[in-house]
Amino acid sequence: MATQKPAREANAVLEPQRAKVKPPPLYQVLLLNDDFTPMDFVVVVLQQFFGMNREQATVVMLKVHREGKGVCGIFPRDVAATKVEQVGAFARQNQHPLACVMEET
Ligand code: TYC
Repeated sequence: MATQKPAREANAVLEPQRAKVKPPPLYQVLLLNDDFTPMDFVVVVLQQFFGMNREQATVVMLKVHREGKGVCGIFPRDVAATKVEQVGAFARQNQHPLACVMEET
């Protein structure tokens, strides 16, 4: 025979349930500097994959060039992983060693 839950007491006061869900972690997508990838190519990557205009893309590219790395955007895990894949594939298609990585924030 199926077991039954006890019925809730009539007029019972129900405490609000504590939210058990944490917001999903976010990831920074970063470009790393190298000595070979042309600056113009990095600017195109930032425009094409990260929705930047030419001026924003140039600022980020120069930061990476001078400081070694720079943030392109912050995304949920799947979106960040897709950006890393797409940028890597595009760089390789064009024979550039450009590295794109993700880091939990
Ligand atoms: N350092 C490269 C050069 O002088 C430019 C560059 C910038 C490369 C950013 C990669 O993520 C990068 N041509």
